[in-house]
Amino acid sequence: MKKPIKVTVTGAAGQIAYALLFRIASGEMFGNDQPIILQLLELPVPGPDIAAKLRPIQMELDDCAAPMMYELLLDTDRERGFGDADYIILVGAKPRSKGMERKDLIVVNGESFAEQGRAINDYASKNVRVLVVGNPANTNALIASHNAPDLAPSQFSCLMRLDHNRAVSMLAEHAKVHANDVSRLTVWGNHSTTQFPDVAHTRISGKPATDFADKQWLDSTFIPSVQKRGATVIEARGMSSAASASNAAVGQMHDWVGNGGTAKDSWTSMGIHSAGNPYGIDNDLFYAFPAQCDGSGECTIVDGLSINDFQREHMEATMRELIEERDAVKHLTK
Ligand code: NAX
Repeated sequence: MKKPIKVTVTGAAGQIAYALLFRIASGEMFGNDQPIILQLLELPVPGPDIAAKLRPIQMELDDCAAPMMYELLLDTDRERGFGDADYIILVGAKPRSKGMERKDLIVVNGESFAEQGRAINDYASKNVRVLVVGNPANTNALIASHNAPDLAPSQFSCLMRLDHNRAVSMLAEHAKVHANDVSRLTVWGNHSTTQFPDVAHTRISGKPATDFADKQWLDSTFIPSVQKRGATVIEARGMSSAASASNAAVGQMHDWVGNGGTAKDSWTSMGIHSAGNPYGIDNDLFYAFPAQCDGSGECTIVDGLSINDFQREHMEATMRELIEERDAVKHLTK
């Protein structure tokens, strides 16, 4: 039997976690021969049982007799919850409350991600890989990474895979092909409405995507629909995406660290630290790039893609938004 790995998930009583934890426990994320010690972290609640929020999920996980879950720990303490973690998925974040501006949310969550970054630095495995899901995911990843000075920024990533999957699916539907036939699509930038879904290098069954979709549809329907898909789901469901977000986290971690890897002739969109990127993006952001992963924790930005003025304009607009977010929390990234 392989040595068990420790996997920590924050926000473990929330709705994304409800769609995520069972897939981790079943072996979908790290492989069905990889035993897991699952460490669930939540905010404490008043009363004698401060981890009470986690009891129902504990019962249901127990009731799965899940093949890859060897131990289940519930905690509200970061030292124990992140202790020796090999992989961490930071899902927990505060939602925007009534009257709160996006800017205020960035600061409120930023403080928590600075504390989490420090705790990860001090208590997790020095080889840890961290996926940030909680919003604003890109800037939270930047803050957490800045507050973990003993870890490399490349050990952090933020979830852009949901945006990538949404774009692949919409393009496939328009082209009347299966999503599996779409490759080399990129969503650049921020997990927000400024993100840039880009099909300039995309292939559909080996042919240019532009053979299947004209510029008018791409510019006026595809790009805004992908950008606003999160809001469209909220409107229809009354809540934000949970199953598709969880599915994206499973896919991203599987490719990055779960022996999955990216197909050699394609790539995924991944929010990674921008230092040294070949596309002229500011060097200290978590920005989504076309990336290839080897399945064992390494990933590289796909180099050499030609960028025209239209692409450049969109890539810079989403970069500017990330710079503004970074400016709003500069006290947390020193
Ligand atoms: P929920 O409100 O259902 O659950 C969040 C849970 O996190 C709560 O139980 C809360 O007590 C807990 N929590 C908050 N701060 C915490 C902390 N510092 N440590 C531990 N636990 C903490 O939200 P859910 O729908 O699960 O969404 C979670 C986050 O994912 C939100 O910030 C949401 O905006 C974000 N999303 C990110 C996506 C992405 O693609 N990057 C897509 C889906 C989603 O919108």
